[in-house]
Amino acid sequence: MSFVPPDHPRFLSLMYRERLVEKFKEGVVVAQGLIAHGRGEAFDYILGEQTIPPALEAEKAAAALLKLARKPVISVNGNAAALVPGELVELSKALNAPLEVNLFYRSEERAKRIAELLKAHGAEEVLWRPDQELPGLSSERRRVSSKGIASADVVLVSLEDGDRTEALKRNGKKVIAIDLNPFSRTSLTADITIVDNVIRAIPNITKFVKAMSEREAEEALERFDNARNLREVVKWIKKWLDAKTSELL
Ligand code: PTJ
Repeated sequence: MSFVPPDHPRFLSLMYRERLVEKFKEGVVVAQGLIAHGRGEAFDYILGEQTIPPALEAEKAAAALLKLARKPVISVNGNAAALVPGELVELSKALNAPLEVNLFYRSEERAKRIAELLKAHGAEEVLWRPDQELPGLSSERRRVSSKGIASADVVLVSLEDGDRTEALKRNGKKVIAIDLNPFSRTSLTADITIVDNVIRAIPNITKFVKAMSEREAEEALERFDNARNLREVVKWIKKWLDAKTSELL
């Protein structure tokens, strides 16, 4: 790992880069995942690298939907496993929901490696050997487990592609997406879109899951409107851009 000075103003961001590079070398993250992270960083920058209020509201609604679900499943790809392995395990335990490895650039070896990483962080069971296919999807992400995504009613995804989100929806699943890009097809298709960094979003959802009663969960879901929430996100981005623009003048 390269030396990152702890007093550097971008210390955390640089450390997460280091972690991704390390996990890339270990075969957990693909090279394309490093590029995807860079795009995420750019969006995170214009959110002020913080959980903005509409994102927190979406995280609360996500916790509510996961809590009230018959069979929730947490889908894990290479980047998410590298960035928040322990946090994913904690959420899975709080919900009593399985973690399922689902990859765009799938190889048996990498799926196994990701499952091992999650197990090293305390996961008891990780689904990583798919035995079914999601109808209407041609990418490797079509490969799902009958014990997980195939029979789930609610699926939590992060750093996702629009194709699978649409396929999950067509197959009757509710989708919660964590995506820093509010304009992506995934963001526009999901039932609940969390425009936040997966690093902040997963612990926030876990906190809500642990603190929320069923009644509170029902109320949070009733109040939530995804299209309205996305509009609020864009308003925040505009406000941030306006503030930065006035610094230039
Ligand atoms: O591990 P695999 O094989 O499943 O591959 C994973 C990647 C990420 C390579 C694959 O899913 C991919 O190419 O993703 P996309 O289509 O680039 O989409 C990634 C989306 O996630 C983009 O909209 C990014 O802005 C967003 N994103 C990137 N980093 C983060 C993020 N969202 C939340 N938190 C992040 N840290």
